Formats: sequence, structure tokens, C-alpha cells
Amino acid sequence: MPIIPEETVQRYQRLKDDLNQHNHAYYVLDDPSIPDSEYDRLMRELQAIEQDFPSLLTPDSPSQRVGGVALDSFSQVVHTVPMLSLDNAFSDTEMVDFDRRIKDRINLDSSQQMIYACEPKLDGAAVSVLYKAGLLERAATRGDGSVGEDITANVRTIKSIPLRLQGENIPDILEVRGEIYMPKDGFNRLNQKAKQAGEKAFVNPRNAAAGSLRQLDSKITATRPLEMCAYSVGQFEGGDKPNSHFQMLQMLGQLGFKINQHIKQVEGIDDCEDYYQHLASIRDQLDYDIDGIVYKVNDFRLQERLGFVAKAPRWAIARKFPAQEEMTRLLDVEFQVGRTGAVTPVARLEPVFVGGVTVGNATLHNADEINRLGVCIGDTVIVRRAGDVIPQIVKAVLDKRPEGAQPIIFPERCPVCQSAVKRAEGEAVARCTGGLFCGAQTKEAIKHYASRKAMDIDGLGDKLVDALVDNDLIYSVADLYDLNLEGLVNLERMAQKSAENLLQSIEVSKQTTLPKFLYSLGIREVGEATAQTLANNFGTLDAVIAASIDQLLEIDDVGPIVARHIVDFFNNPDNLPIVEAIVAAGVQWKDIDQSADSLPLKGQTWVLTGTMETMSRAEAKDRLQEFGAKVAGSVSAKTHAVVAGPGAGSKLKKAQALEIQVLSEQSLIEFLATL
Ligand code: D41
Repeated sequence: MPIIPEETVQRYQRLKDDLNQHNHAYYVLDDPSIPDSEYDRLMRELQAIEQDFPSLLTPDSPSQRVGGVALDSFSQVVHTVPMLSLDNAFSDTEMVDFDRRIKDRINLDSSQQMIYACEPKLDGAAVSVLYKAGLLERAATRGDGSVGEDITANVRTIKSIPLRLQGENIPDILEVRGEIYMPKDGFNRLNQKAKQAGEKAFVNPRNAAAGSLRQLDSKITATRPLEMCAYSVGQFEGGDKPNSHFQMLQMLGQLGFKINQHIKQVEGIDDCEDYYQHLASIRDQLDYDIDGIVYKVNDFRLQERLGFVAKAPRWAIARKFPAQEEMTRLLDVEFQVGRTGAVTPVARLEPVFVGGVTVGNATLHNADEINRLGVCIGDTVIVRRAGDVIPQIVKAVLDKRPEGAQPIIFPERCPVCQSAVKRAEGEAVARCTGGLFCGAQTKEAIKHYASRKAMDIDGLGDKLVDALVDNDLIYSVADLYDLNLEGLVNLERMAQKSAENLLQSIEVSKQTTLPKFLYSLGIREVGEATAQTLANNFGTLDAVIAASIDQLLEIDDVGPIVARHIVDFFNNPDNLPIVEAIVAAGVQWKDIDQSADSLPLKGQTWVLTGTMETMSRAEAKDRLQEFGAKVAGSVSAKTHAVVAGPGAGSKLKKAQALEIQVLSEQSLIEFLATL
């Protein structure tokens, strides 16, 4: 065995400690202590030492988180202290009953309040992680609560689980129980990659987490974005045990585990209800799925006195949220035509209560998605509605497929105008080729033109646009300016007053800005940000119309596809006369001064994250763009500055890691005032 120089041994120990600490700061505290590049450098140095002196290598080395040799099977693990299950409550009354049962058992009179620890119920997989003398020794799934599977190799790859406990007061034996879960953004990224590679996507983050833990090859687990939140302990020997659940969680936090941010101690059942309401209201903003709240009697002595029935403790309960996934039947599929001609399949469902509302429609996105799901009309399907996003079909339940289920056939002709439907090479979306000849596209173009972020024509809603087009009062946006009182009042359900108001709104909307006008035209791929960039770079409408592909490509953020769409739009013989008619009708804006001092932030990219408290996010964005800045949605090395408000998360983290300047909302306001 080679003799290892003493300074190498010391340097190795130091690197291990430092890397473990940086890891903890990054993955547990969400507060990186060094830039990624520096972390990588330290890791390479550690790996080089391990390469030269393999005898130094120990299982708690941060280099061991990449996974090792694949197993043939998982061995069984007997839980010395059984992993109990949780009783469920689905209503406030069941919660009141729970509280009363507890008070009765320990002879509290009804005026006295029980102290509960409240925590979100993460939707993942329950595991046990055992530490001996501070070192991670073994990890196991919950299994049936008595026997689970040994998943140590997989758990070692999860960066928010310490390989070695930190701090003082480390018990000789400590078995931590927690929930391993996959955060929503990691789940979305993983599924995006799977779809691109033509692989099967995961149905939801819980399945993805459980599936990742069941890999025999830990190198695969190492690539999955998993995290663990600790929620209780099993074995605990040789150390000072805290007196309450809440204190125990604090202790676990000090030992290096991730603890949920929202845990709270409350007094009495009414405060439990408030906690439930509060979490239900922020559920969609959390970056992980939760399916309810867990309430636990806080005091360990009281927990012991209450004991358990069957396999569930009497001192804890899970209050479930309304489910975000339900089964229902796919009755039919309709094809809708959007502003750009995109033909979107929409599923008509047997109405089902899911995610707190009754859902009758869900999007099926496109033909690829229909194929991927392999769904037929008549199938039983799982629908998911999380937050305010459009309900999705996540799966067809194949063993419930009825006889005679009909395959979904994507139309070859537009259901509105009968023009051919074509799908461009490499695109997922199929489009009607009818252009403004297609009534559906005309209607959508007018709705977009009138919308709030575009020309902002108050009172011109979707239904009214449909009626105006269906009654041949308008054929294009330019015709809006020829509308008159007689025509309007002849429409069904249009009162004199509403007609007058509409004409007034159209008049008011004529004063606009160049970026808003460019956005209103509904040129493909030209969203608000691109419209603003075009306006800032060209200054006038005529200059945008005259721009060549090459001139457009000189602008940051305008790629070949957008440039092509812009040139095509103004070359289309139908479009220019419409634009000219709009201008002739009196729509006007101020051209944009091209001189440098009017656009002091030109060339800079800014990112807004977290909550803005004084101005709205839209306002902050407008102001920055007015001064020529680009406002982007994600942080990269090219980002000039990040404005971070309360609740900022991964974007702020990334900015800090990249050493990009970060401003508070207040400093942004002060900065803008100096421009
Ligand atoms: O977040 C969770 N999924 C969670 C699960 C939690 N926060 N606390 C839990 N506490 C328990 C007891 C009270 C038995 C210690 C649990 C679970 N159990 C649990 N998870 C799966 C089965 C039981």
C-alpha cells in the first residue's frame, strides 16, 4: 500500500467536509454558498485524490452520490420499529371527532386545547434511513410497514439526504423517516426529456419518485431530481431525545436533514382548520405535490399514552385535500381551430369533480399526444386538474376499455372552413391552411386584437366577436372601425347603451403604443416581448414592415423562424391593406426614439422572480422594457440583473451561483427613477 502523505490525508478530509457542507447549503437550505464552478473544481480535486489513493475512499464521500454497480434484486429489511400508517379524515367533522377522541382519552376537559404539530402531507414514497455513529448505514422503503426493501444505494444518490450527520448531539443510532418526492419542476423537465427521446412519460411526480427508487441501477436514480423531507424518527439510541415532535424536527434539521418550511405548532382544532385553509390556498404555488395535511399530537408523552390501533397511531391523522386526479369517461373529441390555424383536439368528458371543480373538457394537445396516450373514444381515463391549468388526460385505463371503443381520427380537413389541415416537418401542431378565409381563424384574430394586452377594446368579448362575424358585420379587424349604431343594435341581445359603449371603447383604444399594436396583429411567434423588441429596434411601423430577414436577424432574440413569420406576414397580400385601413381609421401611437439615452438598458436582459409588493410584475416588466431591456423568464450567464421579491426560489439561487447582481423591488424602483 502506498504511503499517503499526511497533508494529502488532511486535504482529503477537508475537501470531504467542505463539499458536504456546500451540498447541504445548496440542497437542504436552498442557499448556495459557492458558485457551481467552484463546487465542480473541489469535486474534481477530491476525485483525483481518490483515484491516486483508493484506500482513502469512504462511503460518506460526496463523490459516491453518482451511483454504483447495478443490483440483481433488492434484499428485504425488517423494520425494528414498525412504520405505522395514517388514518384519513375527509371533512371538518371528522377532524372535530379526532380532536374529541384524543381529549377524552387523556381526560382534557372540552375548554382545554390540545397542541398539534401541522405539516403538509407530501405526495411521494415513505422511507426509513438508518444512521450508526453518524454514518448513513441503510435505507429502506416502507413496504407493508413491517418489511421493506433495501434501497441504500439509491438513497445515497439523493443530495438532500446527509451521508454523515452534522453538528453536536449525534445519537449512536438514529433512524429517520421521511417522504422522498420529486419537485414539480424536476418532474416536468424529466418528462420533457422522456417525450423528446420518444420514451414513456411518468403519470405524476409520485409515480416518478417511487419508480426512481425502484431502480436496480443506482446510476439511473442519480439522474432523477429526488428530495427527502424528514417527518419522524424510528430507532433512537444513545443521545438526548427531545420531548416533542416539533422539537424533534428542529433537531433533524440541525443534523442536516431537509425539514418542510411550513411545519407549525398550533393550539386547538380551530387553528388546525385555519392551517388547512391556508395550505389549500397556496397548494398550487408549492414546488411539490401535497395531498393533504398531517396533524400530530405534539407531546411525545401524550403520544405514548394514546398509543395506536391496528397499524395507525391514535395521535395522528391525515386531512385529505380534494383529489387532483379522478377517473371518468371520454365521450367524444372535438377539434378546435385557433388564431394561427392550429387544430387542437379537445376531449369531452363525462363531468367529474376533480381538483375542487367539475370538469367536462380536457385538452389532448395534438396528434402525438393522442398516440402517446393510446386513448379511444369510450375509454375510461384519468383526468388531472392541478391549480388553474387546463385539465389534462394523463392516462387511458386499458383494462376498462369497452367493446367498440372508437379510435380518435385526426381530421384532414378544417372542421370550420374545410381547407386542408397540414402539419409542417418537425412540428407537433397541425394547422388549417385556410388563413383569413377560415371563419375560426378570423374570429380568433379579432379576439386577440381586442384583448387586454393588445388593443384593449373594452366590452368586445369573445361572444360578441363571434356574433359580429357570424352576422357578417365584420370580416377583419379593420372592419371594427366601420361599425355603426344601426348595425350593432340589430344584433340579438345588443342594447342601445351597450352599442354606444362599444363604439366609445373602440374610439378610446385608437390611442395605443407601437409595441401593443405590433403584438395585436397576431403575427405568429410575436408575443409581447418580441413586439417590444421590434418596436425598440425599428422605432416605426414602416421600418418593421420594410425590414428584411437579415435586418431582423441582427436583433437579439429574433431567430430565423420568427423573422420568417414577420416577413411572411407583411408580404401576405391580405394583410397590408388591413394594416393600412387600421391606420387610416385613426389608430395611432408615438414612434420610438432610437437615440441611445432614451434606451439606457438596451442590450440588457433582466429577470423578475418572487412577489412584487409595490408595483405589479407586469408594471415592472413594462418599465424595464420601455428603457430597452429585455425581460426573460429564466436566468443564464447572459442575464444582466435579477429582481427578487419574497418567495423567490431557484432563479434567485441560480443568480447567486452565477454571481449575477440581485436587486430588491425597492432598489429597482430607485434605479428606474435615476434613468
Ligand atoms: O408528508 C408525509 N407524507 C407524511 C407521512 C408526514 N408528513 N408525516 C407522516 N407521519 C406518519 C406517522 C404519524 C405515522 C409518523 C407520514 C406517515 N406517517 C406515513 N407515510 C406513509 C405512511 C405513513
